[in-house]
Amino acid sequence: MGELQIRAVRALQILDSRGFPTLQVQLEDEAGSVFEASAPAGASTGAHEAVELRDGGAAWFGRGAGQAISAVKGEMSALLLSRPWASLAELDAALCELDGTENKSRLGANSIVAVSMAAARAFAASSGKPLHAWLADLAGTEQRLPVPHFNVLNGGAHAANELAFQEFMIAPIGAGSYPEALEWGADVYHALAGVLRGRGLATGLGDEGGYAPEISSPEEALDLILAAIDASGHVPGEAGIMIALDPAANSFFADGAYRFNERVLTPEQMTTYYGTLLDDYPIRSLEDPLAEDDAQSWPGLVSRLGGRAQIVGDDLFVTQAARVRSGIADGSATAVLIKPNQVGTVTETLETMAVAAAGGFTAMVSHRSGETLDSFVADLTVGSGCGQLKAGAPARGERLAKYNRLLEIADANPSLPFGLATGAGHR
Ligand code: 2PG
Ligand code: MG
Repeated sequence: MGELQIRAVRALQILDSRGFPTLQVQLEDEAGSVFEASAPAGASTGAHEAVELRDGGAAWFGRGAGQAISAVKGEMSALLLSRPWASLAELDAALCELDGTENKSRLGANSIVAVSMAAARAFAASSGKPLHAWLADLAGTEQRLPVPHFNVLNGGAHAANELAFQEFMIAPIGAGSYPEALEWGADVYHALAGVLRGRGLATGLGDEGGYAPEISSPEEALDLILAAIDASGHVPGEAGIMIALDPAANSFFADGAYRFNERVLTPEQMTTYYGTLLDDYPIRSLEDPLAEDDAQSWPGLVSRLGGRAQIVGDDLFVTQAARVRSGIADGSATAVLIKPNQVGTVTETLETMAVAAAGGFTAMVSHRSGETLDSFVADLTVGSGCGQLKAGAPARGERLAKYNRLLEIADANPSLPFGLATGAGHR
């Protein structure tokens, strides 16, 4: 594989899907080819995530990307142009060293992740392979098209309604191919609009393109989704469509208790409550069912429910290998959510996925609620072979950028397997 000699580095402030600034980076190689990447941004962030550099002050609600752009154009550019790069790992390590902090707070995880993703694209191009195949070679993984997890109903920090749980996703695990899974997801999404209208509920959207009706209880949301699956002509369950939840429990945990819909539940009671949801609905995955500050309660939840659903740590692990390693040791979860900007570089992201796989954890790759048209996570999902991607509803350009990229990959690679990673022991 050839060395990468970068001859120009550009950075531009663009707006993300929520109308807030983020940055787009371009790296130009010696042959004049340009490789671009844009940083996404979260709303419900974990306390231990790598830190974004934001300008503060009055402009852009304090969220300007000017300092991040200066970091790319200044120090990072000087480093990137200074020598040829033998590998992405070498380049990413040099970026981390230049930043010099534990959490990327000096140069910013937003600047670093955009540079790292653009560099990955440059290395892939020089190998002559598409990004997903190059990532698979790098990681030593078997490529696989994922089961898409469509967030069709939004609450929590992503919507203005009273619904405490953040994400209600549908996973067409019974579909025979990725294109069929996308079609089933779109069928249910459109059917859900009809169900909502039929009940006099609003069909306005939340941040991830799912509907955000003025309901407040998880059961109401789940019943609406079951009605939509039925109206779409598909079936709930393993032969058809399963449900996945991201309650993002940090947002309704205070003073040792989970507080939503007049309920005030201890961690044990919250776990029992999830058990009743698993009894009553075809739920295959629970992400951040408990709060990151309630880490000691996770192993108990896993021992009670881990055999019935995938238990995913997002805010708990923030894509960081050391945190996943202790989660494996403690039995805190059975899966990890993977967001490159939570850790900062592509190399570290792949390390975290390798640690997860070695410890028997499954992994789900994820977008952020604030997105761009960058489809890097689609290639990462296929290349890592993890079999699961969540990228919002099957609607809105920034969400479709990922799902449509998977269509391209599926079309160009008809022999790629589709579905959940085998041998993981989860539905
Ligand atoms: C999550 C994400 C993505 P955010 O909690 O899983 O859906 O939300 O990007 O706001 O952290
Ligand atoms: Mg989450």
